[in-house]
Amino acid sequence: MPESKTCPEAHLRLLERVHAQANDVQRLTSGLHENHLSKRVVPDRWSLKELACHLRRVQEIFVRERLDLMLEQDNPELPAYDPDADPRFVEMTKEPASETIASYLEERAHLLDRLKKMTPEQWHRQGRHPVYSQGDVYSLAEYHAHHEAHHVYQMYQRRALLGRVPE
Ligand code: NI
Repeated sequence: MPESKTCPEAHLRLLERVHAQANDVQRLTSGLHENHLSKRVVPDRWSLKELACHLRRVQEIFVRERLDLMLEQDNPELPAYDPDADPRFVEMTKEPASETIASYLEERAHLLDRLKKMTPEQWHRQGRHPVYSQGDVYSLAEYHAHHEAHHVYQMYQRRALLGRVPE
């Protein structure tokens, strides 16, 4: 299938999704104090704050250890990420949730700007993902969007247990 015709629209749809999900993260964590954000409302499962820290970290991994590498090197091997062995995640959970959410949103805006300016050639640069083998920037960005959506659903569940979900 010729990429020149089908690509840009798919890319725009993905950018809209990535933008909307960040808005959901902001909405689902808004209007709550730190003690509610950090409360594990489902026993032994991540709090809203821990979920936000996870999304903040995964976004950082995507930008710094995946996107940058794929744009700078030819078909690099992308490092694996193990959230259960990430000291930065643990540190982040001790910082105020409002800071983590603000920095996640700020980095998301930068990321979206950057993705919007990428050429089709850049979107299709290749890398070797530890789990999904060969892929391009687009497929990795889609993977990250779906991963995030899964956690946004969990944020919704947690938030609904803390009262009315903001519209
Ligand atoms: Ni995850």
